[in-house]
Amino acid sequence: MILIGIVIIVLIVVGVGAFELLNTGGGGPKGTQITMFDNGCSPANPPVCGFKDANGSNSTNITSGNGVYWTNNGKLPHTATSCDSTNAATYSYTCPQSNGSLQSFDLSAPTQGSSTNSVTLTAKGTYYYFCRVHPFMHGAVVVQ
Ligand SMILES: [Cu+2]
Repeated sequence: MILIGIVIIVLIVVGVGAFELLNTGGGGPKGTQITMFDNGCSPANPPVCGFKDANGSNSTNITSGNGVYWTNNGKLPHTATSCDSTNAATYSYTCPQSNGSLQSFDLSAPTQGSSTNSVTLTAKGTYYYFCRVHPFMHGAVVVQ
């Protein structure tokens, strides 16, 4: 019985080791997912496109040090572009205010079903963002 127990333990250890070796990460972007949606998209009718998280909100709370990424569920190309001096100069009217010195990002999901890379946000604050293709699409990530 002891021998069988030892063999089982060895098999478990080898199995876990092999899993760890083969599991090299991957699996796409990490963190909280936000959806980009559209059913067509025009400035005259902003509700037909935008950003929403799992709660249906365009303002998403995350904890400092975690990641966030966007998945395009619409038909059109979209970006998630932070409202700051780097990105918002051309489209400042879309941003309620500048993010100041908070981290800048400019991520794109060009096709239906594609996802952006994830961005890890550490500094606490409200990160307003918009879509460069449709500047009237806007949302916020609140890092707490
Ligand atoms: Cu867009």
